[in-house]
Amino acid sequence: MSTHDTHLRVGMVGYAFMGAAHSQAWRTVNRVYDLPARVRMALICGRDIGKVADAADRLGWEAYTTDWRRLVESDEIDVVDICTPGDSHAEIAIAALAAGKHVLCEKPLANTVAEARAMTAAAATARESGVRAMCGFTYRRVPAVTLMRQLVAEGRLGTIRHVRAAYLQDWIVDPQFPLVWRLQRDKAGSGALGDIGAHIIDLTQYVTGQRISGVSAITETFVKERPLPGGSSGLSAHVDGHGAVDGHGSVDGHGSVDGHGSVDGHGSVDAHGPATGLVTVDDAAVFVARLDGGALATYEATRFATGRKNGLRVEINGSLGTVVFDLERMNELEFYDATRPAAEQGFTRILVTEGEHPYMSAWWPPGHIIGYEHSFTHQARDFVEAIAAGTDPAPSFADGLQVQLVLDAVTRSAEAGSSWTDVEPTLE
Ligand code: SOE
Repeated sequence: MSTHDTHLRVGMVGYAFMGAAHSQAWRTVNRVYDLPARVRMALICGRDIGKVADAADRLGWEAYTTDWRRLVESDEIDVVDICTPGDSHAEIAIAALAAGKHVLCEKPLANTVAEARAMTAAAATARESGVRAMCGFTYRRVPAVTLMRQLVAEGRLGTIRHVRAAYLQDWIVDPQFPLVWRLQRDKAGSGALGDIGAHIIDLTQYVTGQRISGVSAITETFVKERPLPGGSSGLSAHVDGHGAVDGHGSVDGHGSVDGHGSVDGHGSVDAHGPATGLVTVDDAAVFVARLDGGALATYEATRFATGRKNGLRVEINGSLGTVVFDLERMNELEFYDATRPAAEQGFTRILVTEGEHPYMSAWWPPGHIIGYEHSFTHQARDFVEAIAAGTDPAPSFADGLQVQLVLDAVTRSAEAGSSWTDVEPTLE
């Protein structure tokens, strides 16, 4: 494929937070990189015709539809980008792969291991025809994270002994925050665990080159019932006081107030306030793990870390050194090199903005920092390059399945209460 005389026509399903982030990447990638194929933002799809028309205009898409099957089956689409809640990933991805479309699917890959296995099998079949599939764990493409992996791979940390990972948010600490789709198991698969825990599982496996082989976990749902949403059903949703989202008494178009004073039989309609529904996912997950290379690991994913807005931090301790990545300082990497003379040892702060650093040469002169959205452009670049080169993009659907297997193990461990030993009460 020579540059610009070949196009990749993208069709994207979804237009909320991830749809906006992916749209920015598709808009930007042609301008920042000299790609083997020019990206065209051909078609965007969403359930609500008014909202998707607005999204097409606002985000820069040539056309819009409310029928994802039309998008997937169109001869004028080459790539399907899935930015929907997890309950639709498998159906859309499998249909797109069968139609010969390259697929980029947001994380986590699916809501269940069975779905993830089916998607991975479909990707393997499609690959025989040159079709490529990728799972959207974008934090791998933060330059400091890629540098972290390079340092580990070069042996600069020696033998990895500990992995310490936390992803902390606080957007649902208020019990009045409504019951959005991310808080409903049938739509999201799990709560903090699958949404943000998936990121630190993938990131630490990517950086260390080791896989999680076993876990012991606890999870908690602190607020078990919430008001039904009104208006936006995303992270900034609100309650309209009447328990209706679309003005027709139904919630997100999936549920309904059943007329007998309950919401789908799982909640209640309070005569003095908005209807409520039960939270069916974890608010927080904490687990210890062994990695197959021998490291011991601790993981924490929570939406109740008051004050932490999007705090992802990973520390890796090895026999020869330590690296620390903090998303709140995403252009930096802390590195402790234990091979330095004792008098010179200490945590150094690497500013990851040099041309030699991963991805950075495409942007600005040294010292000019980048942001959260740039990793999505890096992702788009790598996907287009892989499609053009006929190589397998990473993370693959098989990598996404591996994360799904860890999520499943954490859930099974927490539900089984396995290996949990109560501390004996002090003698009163
Ligand atoms: C919400 O927790 C969220 O939008 C995640 O779904 C994204 O994957 C993460 O990048 C930011 O926070």
